[in-house]
Amino acid sequence: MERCWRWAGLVGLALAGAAQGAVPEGAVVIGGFAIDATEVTVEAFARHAAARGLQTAAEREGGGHEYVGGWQRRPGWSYRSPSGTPAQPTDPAAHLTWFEARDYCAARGGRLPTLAEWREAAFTERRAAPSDGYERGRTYPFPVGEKPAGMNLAGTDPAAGDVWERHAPTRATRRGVNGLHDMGGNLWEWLADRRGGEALTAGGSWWYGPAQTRSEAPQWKEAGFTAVYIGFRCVYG
Ligand SMILES: [Ca+2]
Repeated sequence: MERCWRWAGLVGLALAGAAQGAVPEGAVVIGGFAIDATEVTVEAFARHAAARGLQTAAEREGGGHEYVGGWQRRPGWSYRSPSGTPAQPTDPAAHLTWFEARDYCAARGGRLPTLAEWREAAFTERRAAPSDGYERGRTYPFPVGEKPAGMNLAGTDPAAGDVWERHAPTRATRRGVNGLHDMGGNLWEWLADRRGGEALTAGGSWWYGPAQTRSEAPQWKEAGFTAVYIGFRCVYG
């Protein structure tokens, strides 16, 4: 028995050691890695950009894109002004390329999640003491559980809290599996996975419905593309 406890203690220390120092505030440890609890915010990206004198591709090229019967460039739209009006600090940062997202995460001591990490974090509860009724070890069909309620998805279920016309502030939607917000909906999020000039995005967005939040629904996009509904978050470890 004593050996058992000692062994458990050593494992615990090893895990804590792996996570220590590399996990910024607001990230959740899933197992061998930690992941941001929310999409990267406008405030955080603005701080990153200011420190480096960074002008994003959307800013340099005259605006990011919106899909209205085809992709259209919107003058002046950027992470600072995602739909043509100034963003709030806690809004999620959109209109950033995969490269800009990758570089942001690297500057934070992290990286973009792989698809495997995304699926693990979004659908399988891994915390020792889960919140909100989630059960440790259980894999759910949606990032918020058994039903797609409470995500920001094209106003599909206002009674369940889907009340936003476009993006929602980070942490405004229902807290999901592993205590993460918006792993489904709000903004699509860049993943590390690449295929030629393309990169994967996962989770769907405020423009889509529940089907795009599922595990099998990630979509390829040009890595240099900027869109009103694509953002990202980082993993560490
Ligand atoms: Ca999202």
